[in-house]
Amino acid sequence: MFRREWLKLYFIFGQAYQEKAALPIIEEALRSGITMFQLREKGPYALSGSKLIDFGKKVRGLCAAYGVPFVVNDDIELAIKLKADGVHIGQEDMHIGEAREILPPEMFIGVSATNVTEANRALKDGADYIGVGPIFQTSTKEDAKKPIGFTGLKDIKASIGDMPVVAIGGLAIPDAPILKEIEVDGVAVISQIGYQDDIERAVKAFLLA
Ligand code: 3NM
Repeated sequence: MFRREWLKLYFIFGQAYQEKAALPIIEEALRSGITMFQLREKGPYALSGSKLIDFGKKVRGLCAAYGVPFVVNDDIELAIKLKADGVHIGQEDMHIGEAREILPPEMFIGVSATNVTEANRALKDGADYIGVGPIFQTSTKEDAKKPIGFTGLKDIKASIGDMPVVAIGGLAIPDAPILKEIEVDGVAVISQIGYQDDIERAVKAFLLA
């Protein structure tokens, strides 16, 4: 069963983003206290085929060892193969209804939304949480949409009642107090954890902000 507390500090990463080995970065983030992890293998160094499966198994194992829920981005088959706790699907990916038919009942589903219409559709279709963004400009997602700012986030929050929400896109530690005020459940980041020299410090700062 999905728990909204898992959204508090949602780290998204993969080997795709950089040449340097990603596994030690992911382990350090897990050790430091991230509350959920998403494997998103999209970027210049993206793995595929058996290399992706091997890497995914290692990440899955690490998440299990640290007791942190493990989510796979987009790839339903990979999510099933890796016995993920959940999947995250974008607006351009598979429809929630189709995903539900294929996925084991215990696997939760998160959906991206960038406006009120998409957010309400996700709510109606039975998503367990929505990832709302991009809040600000991000250089980590190539096809990111136009930033919606805190105003866009507030509008979406106001239209979806108590649905669990995580904010994403260009977010950093100083944004945390405002996000709390808007009453989102958490923040999802790539660069502000994955690209930091001191990962433990970044994770702890987010958790305490
Ligand atoms: N999804 P960073 S923005 C993976 O708007 C992702 O749905 C987004 O990376 C969305 O924290 C984004 O480095 C990239 O900005 C987040």
